Amino acid sequence: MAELHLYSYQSCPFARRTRMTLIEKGLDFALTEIDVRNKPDNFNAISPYGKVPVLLHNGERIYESAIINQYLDEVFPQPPLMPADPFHKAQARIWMDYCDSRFSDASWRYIRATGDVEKLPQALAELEDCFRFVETGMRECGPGPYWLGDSISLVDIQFMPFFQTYAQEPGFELIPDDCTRLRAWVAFMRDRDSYMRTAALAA
Ligand SMILES: N[C@@H](CCC(=O)N[C@@H](CS)C(=O)NCC(=O)O)C(=O)O
Repeated sequence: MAELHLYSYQSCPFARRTRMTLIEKGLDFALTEIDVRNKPDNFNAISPYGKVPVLLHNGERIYESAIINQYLDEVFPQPPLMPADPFHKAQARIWMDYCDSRFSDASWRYIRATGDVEKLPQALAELEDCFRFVETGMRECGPGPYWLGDSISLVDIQFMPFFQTYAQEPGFELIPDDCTRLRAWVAFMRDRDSYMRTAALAA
């Protein structure tokens, strides 16, 4: 059995995070592609929530992308993808939580509203509020070029797939011009090898 085995779906931004983390760590892994719209009968035996990603490490199961990625960072510490000191680590976790509790929802709502003239203005306004919140927070983190500073972290990996969800880019063109730190970050991260090698496919 391969030491690391990832159940993934090419278009899933959550699974993409884990593929990016594995690439950033230089780890070899076996990959099983799951079509989440047509899951194999036994998939719930592998994934308790019925979702990807799921990682098997020496046969032990870990699920939920943010938890998998922090696990990988602890078990394979080089290069580190979380700050070492507790306060900065807490800040990183707050951003990761913001991504999943607010930003990703606003991003999905925008994607679902495209083409719906009634829902689109509200969805766009919500997404813009998120961009502005992020811009303020990123500026407090410093000039970058990464989210937290001068090296990549799980915060970059947590957010970046939401700028190319289901092969759409519900982000970059919509980021207000004055959100300069966020715009520069997306432009910079788009060239990252782990991002380019995990490009989303149209669902
Ligand atoms: N909170 C989960 C979300 C994972 C998720 O929603 N994955 C989707 C694909 S993008 C999935 O597997 N959906 C299948 C389903 O809900 O039945 C994580 O971060 O890992």
